[in-house]
Amino acid sequence: MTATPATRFPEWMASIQRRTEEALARLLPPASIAPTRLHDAMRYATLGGGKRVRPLLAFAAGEIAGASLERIDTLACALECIHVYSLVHDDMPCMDDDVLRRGKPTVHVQYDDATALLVGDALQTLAFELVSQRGLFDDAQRQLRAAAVLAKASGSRGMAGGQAIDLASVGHALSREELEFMHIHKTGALIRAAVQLGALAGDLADAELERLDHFGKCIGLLFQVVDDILDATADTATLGKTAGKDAANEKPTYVSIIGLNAARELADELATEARNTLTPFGNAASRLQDITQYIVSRPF
Ligand code: GRG
Repeated sequence: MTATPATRFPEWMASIQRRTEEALARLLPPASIAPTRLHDAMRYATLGGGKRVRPLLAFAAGEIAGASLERIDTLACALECIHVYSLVHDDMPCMDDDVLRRGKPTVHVQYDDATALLVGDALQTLAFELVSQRGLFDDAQRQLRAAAVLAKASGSRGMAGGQAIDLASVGHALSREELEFMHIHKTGALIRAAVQLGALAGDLADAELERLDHFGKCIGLLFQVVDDILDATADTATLGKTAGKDAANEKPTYVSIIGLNAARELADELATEARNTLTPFGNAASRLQDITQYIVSRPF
């Protein structure tokens, strides 16, 4: 990596974001080869935006595990492909019907619905092509485990399942437990998988993998609680999306169910639990500590 361990977090984050952008630009099919419109749309959706939280987590967990940076490049791209696929589909008229994403027109607006559908499909399969790439891991069992982690986190027992629960919840009252179940799956599962993939890319014992997995579970939920707080408190211009939309759709959020103050307290509790989980790793976990702080105080 271009950054040394002494590099401050903002510079480290910028270096990982740049690195991920370059790896994605390299690993996505070029727009010059057929089918050009689909490849162009895949690159439009994926490149030039986003905070790259999942790649950041994979690199930071990989640092603890002593993983090769080139291996993490590929895993980070796979995670981002799944994430972007979910955003592209989530934005479609049959789901959230959003016109802006990452400050530019959503894929179905810029291209068309069918292309947006195919972009999501193709990004999802590209993710598994990347993870199953020959020679990516020295240990084939670990590589299979990483592929299984990503598959489970993305599918009906992970992100897609969480999205199904979310869609079914519109206009219905959810308990706090039901809301938590939804978010652990919809947003939390892929964030958790990002930590697991980074950790699996190195050489950690099972107990350490489990500890990092617990950390991933905490910050997966933390990410969503903070997102709900930001949605409830930021204005339209800051968010770059339609403020109050969730209220208009009667979508339950942490703020609507437990109130703003309790949501803030919950965020504090989750952040503390996440930080404490990292304590035994000492300085090796400083990037994950920094990312926890970044998630708590992120601007949007
Ligand atoms: C369509 C199968 C399928 C799933 C969609 C994650 C998801 C499930 C939808 C996203 C809806 C949404 C906006 C959720 C709020 C939290 C969230 C995941 C925000 C977007 O992630 P960021 O903030 O986005 O990491 P960037 O653009 O920075 O990558």
